[in-house]
Amino acid sequence: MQAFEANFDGLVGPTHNYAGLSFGNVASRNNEKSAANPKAAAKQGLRKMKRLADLGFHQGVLPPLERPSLKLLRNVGFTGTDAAVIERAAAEAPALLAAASSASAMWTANAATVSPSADTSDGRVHFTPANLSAKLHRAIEHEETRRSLSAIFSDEARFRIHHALPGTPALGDEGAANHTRFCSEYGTKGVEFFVYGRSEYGGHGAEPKRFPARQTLEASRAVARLHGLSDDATVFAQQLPDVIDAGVFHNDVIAVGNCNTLFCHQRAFRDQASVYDQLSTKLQLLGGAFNAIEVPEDEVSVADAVSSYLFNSQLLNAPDGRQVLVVPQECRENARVAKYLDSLKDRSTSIDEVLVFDLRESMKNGGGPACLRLRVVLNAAELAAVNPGVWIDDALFGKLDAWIETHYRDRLAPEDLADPGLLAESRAALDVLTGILGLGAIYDFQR
Ligand code: SUG
Repeated sequence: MQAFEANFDGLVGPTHNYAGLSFGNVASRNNEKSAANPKAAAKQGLRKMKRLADLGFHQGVLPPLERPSLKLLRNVGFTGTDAAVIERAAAEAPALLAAASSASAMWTANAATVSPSADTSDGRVHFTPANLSAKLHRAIEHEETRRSLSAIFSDEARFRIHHALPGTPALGDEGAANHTRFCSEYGTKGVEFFVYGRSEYGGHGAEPKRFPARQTLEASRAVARLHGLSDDATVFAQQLPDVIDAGVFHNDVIAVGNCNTLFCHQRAFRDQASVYDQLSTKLQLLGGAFNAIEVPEDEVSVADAVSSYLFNSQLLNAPDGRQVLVVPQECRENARVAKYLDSLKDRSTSIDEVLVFDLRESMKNGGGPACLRLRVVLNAAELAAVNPGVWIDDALFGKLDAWIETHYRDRLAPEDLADPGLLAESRAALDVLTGILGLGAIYDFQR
């Protein structure tokens, strides 16, 4: 059956800021406590969506979550009116207020792991929201994310939205950022590739030493089981521990896949040759030919990959059949990475074109083009069952652009999180947004 890959980008929320919350994510730490521009951030993300929609890609949008999260602040003991809760948190526990205020749900590659219906035992598209248990500001996302996904993919005959795995170190799950699917065509059964950083019960000491590994093998296997994937069509691979220590906190910082192609760094996985063999053998059983485009360390180092986000790119099949690589501006600013990209036209790879985007506001928190999108492969009937209000077209772009212009600040510094007015502004904005997207009452304050 014919199917398409749709990309659902996270709309950057009104509280976008730099709080240095993600130890192990180099950009987040480097920009800690600098002032952010939420309006520019949201517009940069929206412009990416619009340009890809204009090029003929199926492009949807996922709404931001309500931030600051009063639920978190009340759960950790702050009481009184909403304004009093924020003022007390700002005075007594600014780090908790920062966690409650993060707009981190914009990185929808971490929203969930998604398996297309061609791969699952019950023939439905399966979603498992990621528990993101490694970081407090992210661990509070999954219930609200599930609510948004359920409002968008509401047809239970076609879509199965699981609950997140229990949020505990043994089952740390970061969603699609550590998951890729290989296939010959989107609509036929594919090989699902799960990448983890450590194993809770069978790791035998192979773990990073400096930075945390956020995803466990146990979580990856649990998601594959929940989705009803078959053993002959799944591959599990471990990241090299020392690249996590170099800042590769998710696999999508060092590898990206599309159809039969894996574009990755030479130092992405343990036993990389055996990983390629497994992918190749399993894809061949399904009639596909695996193709790895590996970038050697002596052309682009792991440090170059981390600072430029070369592999946090989107590899997309354009409607005319060409394969397009969507990279952030920072790739042009790193001489070695720019040279590699320029050389692509002279190499016989399957990448036909490179598109460059300014996503600087998101990049300063460690979120490139691939972080900002959740891929969902859908056949025609599934595509028709998606809540139609989330597809980006000229009309929705215009409405969202005007909405951002009206409701977003152009400067948000760490001290501004103490302002209870930000909550009121954010709620007013999200209330209008639910009307624009037609999703019903998805936020707690609307209930
Ligand atoms: O989880 N940054 C996010 C970036 C997520 C990128 N996603 C993918 N690679 N798919 C994270 O580390 C920083 C927030 C702050 O410091 O204010 C943050 O959460």
